[in-house]
Amino acid sequence: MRRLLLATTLFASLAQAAEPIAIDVHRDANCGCCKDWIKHLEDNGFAVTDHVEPNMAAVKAKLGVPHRLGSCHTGVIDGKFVEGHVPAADILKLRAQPDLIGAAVPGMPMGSPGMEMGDRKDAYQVIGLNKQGRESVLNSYSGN
Ligand SMILES: [Cu+2]
Repeated sequence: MRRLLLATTLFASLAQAAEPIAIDVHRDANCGCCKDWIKHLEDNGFAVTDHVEPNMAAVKAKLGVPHRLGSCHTGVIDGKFVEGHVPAADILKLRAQPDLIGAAVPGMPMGSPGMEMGDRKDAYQVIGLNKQGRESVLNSYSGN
C-alpha cells in the first residue's frame, strides 16, 4: 500500500513537470522560419498558440518591441515579448527575471533555433530589455 502511494506521488510530480508552457506567437502567413521556431518551442515543452497577422509591424509596436531589436515573429509569454529566434532555454531565463519586459534575438542569425542552415552558425546574443529600456545580455552563442 505504501509503495503504491509513493508511486502515485512520483507519477503526479512527473506529470506536473511535463506540463506545457503556454506561449502566443504572432507571425506573418508566409514566414517559414517562424514555423520552424514554433516547432523548436513545441519540441521543448511549450504549447504554442499561433496567430497569423496581416501587419507584424503594428503588432511589434503594440507589444513595445524596439525597432533595433526587431526580427520576424513576436512571441508573448506572461505579458513579456519574445522577439525573433530566441532559444527555448532563454525564454525560461526571461520568465525568471521579473525586471525584464522582453527578450530578443535581433535579425535572423544563421544557426539559431528555426534558422538552421547545415553547419553554418552566426555568433549572436539574446538581449533582455527592462522596464527602463535598458538592455542586458541574457545569453551569447558563438559562431563558426
Ligand atoms: Cu525568422
